[in-house]
Amino acid sequence: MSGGKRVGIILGSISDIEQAKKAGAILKELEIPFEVTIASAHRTPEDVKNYSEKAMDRDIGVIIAVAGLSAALPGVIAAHTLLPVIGVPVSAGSLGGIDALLSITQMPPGIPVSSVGIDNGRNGALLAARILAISDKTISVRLVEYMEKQSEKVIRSRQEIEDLPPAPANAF
Ligand code: RP5
Repeated sequence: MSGGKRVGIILGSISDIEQAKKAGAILKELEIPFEVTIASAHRTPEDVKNYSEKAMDRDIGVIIAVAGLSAALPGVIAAHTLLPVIGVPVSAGSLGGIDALLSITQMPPGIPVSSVGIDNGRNGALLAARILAISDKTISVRLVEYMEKQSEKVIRSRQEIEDLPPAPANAF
């Protein structure tokens, strides 16, 4: 396990649940403990503040904040904790997630949050895993295995190229 550290996933709304499922699947595969809650920067600001302030003492090691539209959630969390915060912008609303992406990445200087791509809960989890892996060798080992599996998948997929001239094996 991750030196006792968990990943905390906060959704701005139940409508963001798909990203938590994607992140959760990765964290389960990597055997990293995590918890999921819903707290809105706009609708339940006190809950966001309290969760963020208590998180470090509750052995949360990194927070994934999933939000759409103006997506203030990751920045507000980061204002209340020193834990690293990973934003996952959600493609909610008429702008397809660009609004959330910009809200998360354009934080004013002083309160940093990171961001993965729009609707990319998987990368949110993988980035969280890399952060925990800094101080947990077992997670590093699992991440290396995960990356090796991805490489093998790409290499196997070369056999599926049909009717097009393949690059020779000695090209790599
Ligand atoms: C944000 O507004 C949430 O993160 C969600 O992505 C978006 C829409 O929320 P709902 O109106 O579906 O609750 O706060």
